[in-house]
Amino acid sequence: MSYDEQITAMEQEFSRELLAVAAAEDLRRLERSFLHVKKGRIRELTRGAAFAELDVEARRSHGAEAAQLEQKMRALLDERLENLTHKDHETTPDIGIDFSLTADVQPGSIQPVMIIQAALEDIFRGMGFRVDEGFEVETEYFNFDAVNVGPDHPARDMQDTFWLENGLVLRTHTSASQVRALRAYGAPLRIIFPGRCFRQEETDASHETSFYQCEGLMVDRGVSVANLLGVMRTLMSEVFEREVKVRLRPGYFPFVEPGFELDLRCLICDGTGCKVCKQSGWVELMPCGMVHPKVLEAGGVPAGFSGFAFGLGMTRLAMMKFGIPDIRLFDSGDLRFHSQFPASA
Ligand code: FA5
Repeated sequence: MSYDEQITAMEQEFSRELLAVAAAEDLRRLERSFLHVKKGRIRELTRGAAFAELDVEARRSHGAEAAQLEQKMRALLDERLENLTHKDHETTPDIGIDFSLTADVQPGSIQPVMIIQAALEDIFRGMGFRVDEGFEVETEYFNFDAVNVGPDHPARDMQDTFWLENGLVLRTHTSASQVRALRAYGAPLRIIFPGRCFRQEETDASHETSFYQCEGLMVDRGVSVANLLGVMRTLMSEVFEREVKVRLRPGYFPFVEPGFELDLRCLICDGTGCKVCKQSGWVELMPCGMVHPKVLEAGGVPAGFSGFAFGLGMTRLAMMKFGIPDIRLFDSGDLRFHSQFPASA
């Protein structure tokens, strides 16, 4: 079946099911079935091996057609909901409320990083991880010292920090929660903490002063780099639902040994070079490594345990997943940007 035929078939199927809708809850079911952010049938149009093999241009134009169909479906769902509401009104006894007054209310939409966060939480819960939040305002100790970033360590310069007047910091990375989690839950432990981080840095297409990371930590007996790679592979395939190219290279972080950088082949330019990947074709996405013994010690983990940790750049992951070419769009308040995302996940 050609792509156009696929689009037409999906539209016809949707129209058939819409005709059969008798109540608002049928509508909600129909919306979930076709438009669910992860499992909606419309997602079949932009995933799978055939789609992944298309060149960037074809993927873009197919993606745009699918987005247009999604918009059309949403408009039809809204229209049907309005009809149903009026029908309800006709049969509602007069209790002194005018149900016919319509409000011009836009349903809003989910912030795209939150869509990714919900997906990550699902994926990691499926692998037995618990989900926690950590604190956005942290002590200097947990943000730096506890994760082996000493007072004179050059890594403190790597992360320009917002210091509060009372000596606390806006956490520069979610790694700040590692030792708190180890102390609170002990080993063995599998945990992620997605959340906001803050750095005083110049903004560009891929850097913001406030962005989201998702920290992951697994500590148990016999955890090795092989476990880390297995989790990464699962993560990438479940998030992107298609083949993506990644590369692993050595990376230095004081809280892991050995440390790695996982880069993703840029999905904005398909690796040909753009402002998001700084013309390199690769986007730094997920530094990781084996938890440093000093961090385990600070967390009170007994001998015999080892672990891995990663700090996934969630905002960048959202950029790659949804093809967002500039990180500054997230906080721009531009409704043309936000209204492209669904109102429910
Ligand atoms: C860290 O923050 C480490 N804490 C990650 C880590 C955790 C390493 C556990 C090892 C073990 P880094 O500074 O590279 O590392 O940031 C991690 C990711 O956050 C980056 O790959 C990137 O995707 C994202 N990131 C960092 N700075 C910004 C920024 N200014 N704007 C948007 N995303 C950013």
